[in-house]
Amino acid sequence: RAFFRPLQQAAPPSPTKRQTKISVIGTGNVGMAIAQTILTQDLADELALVDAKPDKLRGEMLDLQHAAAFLPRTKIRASPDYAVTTASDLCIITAGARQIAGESRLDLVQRNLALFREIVPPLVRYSPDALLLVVSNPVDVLTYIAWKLSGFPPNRVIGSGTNLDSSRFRFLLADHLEVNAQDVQIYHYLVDVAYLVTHIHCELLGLFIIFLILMLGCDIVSGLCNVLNSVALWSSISVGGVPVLSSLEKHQIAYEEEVLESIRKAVVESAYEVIRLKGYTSWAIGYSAASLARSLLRDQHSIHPVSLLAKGFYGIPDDREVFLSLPARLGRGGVLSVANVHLTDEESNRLRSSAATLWEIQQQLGI
Ligand code: 6V0
Repeated sequence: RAFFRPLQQAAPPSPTKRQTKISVIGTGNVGMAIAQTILTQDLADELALVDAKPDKLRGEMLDLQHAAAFLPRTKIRASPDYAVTTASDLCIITAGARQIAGESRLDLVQRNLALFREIVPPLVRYSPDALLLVVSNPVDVLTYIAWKLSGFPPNRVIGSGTNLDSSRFRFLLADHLEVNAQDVQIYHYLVDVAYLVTHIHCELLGLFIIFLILMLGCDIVSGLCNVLNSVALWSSISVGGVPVLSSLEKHQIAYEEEVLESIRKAVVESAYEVIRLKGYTSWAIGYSAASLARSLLRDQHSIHPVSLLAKGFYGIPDDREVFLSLPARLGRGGVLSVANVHLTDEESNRLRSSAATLWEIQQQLGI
């Protein structure tokens, strides 16, 4: 510091803008992809990393710090001690147990509950005003657990939900239509715990077209998702602000059922495929979580399908405290509001049945 000499008669520094701090808990494949996306997108002034493995944690911290010359200035710190997360604006939880051979799904959730009991209380203690973003799977149940353990108001506890799956869908449809994925909009409003198929019948150019679009809403690291799948259904898609079906009608283009079905299948299978090929998913969830961090911390008021406390919405009874993916307006206060999308009776019933199933699972957790 002696290298620099202050100007003579310089005024004292003016109060600086409040610094933004993000903590990432779990520095595995997903946590590190999120961390590096946060750095490259300049989303935080300070990034704190926490993991149970001190050597790996320090190695990851040094590796990121060594890129300082190529990145916006961000202070990077890491420690297994949660004190390092003090005064975070956003805590992103990616730590999670993987299913072991012969383990029941409920046992896996119980192990993750035990893990969250170690993680959430110290986060709350050191950052009582933070937003919590849960990425670990099964994301809906773990977001509920994080909410219960934190004692935070529900708007401040969010699960990454189907935000990534919507990106997968947008990519595949955009690729097919040869447009930019950012121009593809989808309303996400249904989450279910079983594999669902919904037919939306449309009369188009005299043809009876069955338009099927749905997708699975969680990455499968374990076989858990057979029970805890979140399935998001899109019955409304627009490209460049134009509803797809009416656009097709206008341009007299018949959409083949097989094409739509292949996109649907590709979305459903995309996470499995990545895991089969490289062992895990990381980059896309990194960008997905960073997009949520940006909307939250920069108060963007953008709409994302995220896991939120769904009781009271779409006829879910007030005593069903479950977290499901619904389209939410996100800002500095967390979930600012939930988009009110029209659901058919069948869709509402399905949503309520999902809520009931999740609620039953949660009842067995003893939390
Ligand atoms: P990973 O590579 O096994 O990393 C998990 C990390 O957590 C490891 O570094 C562990 O050391 C650490 N950890 C374990 N216990 C603790 C603890 N008590 N305190 C601190 N750290 C701990 O897993 P990966 O990074 O691939 O996945 C992490 C989680 O993200 C999993 O639950 C995935 O299922 C989930 N994903 C969620 C997605 C989504 O869309 N929501 C997408 C992809 C993965």
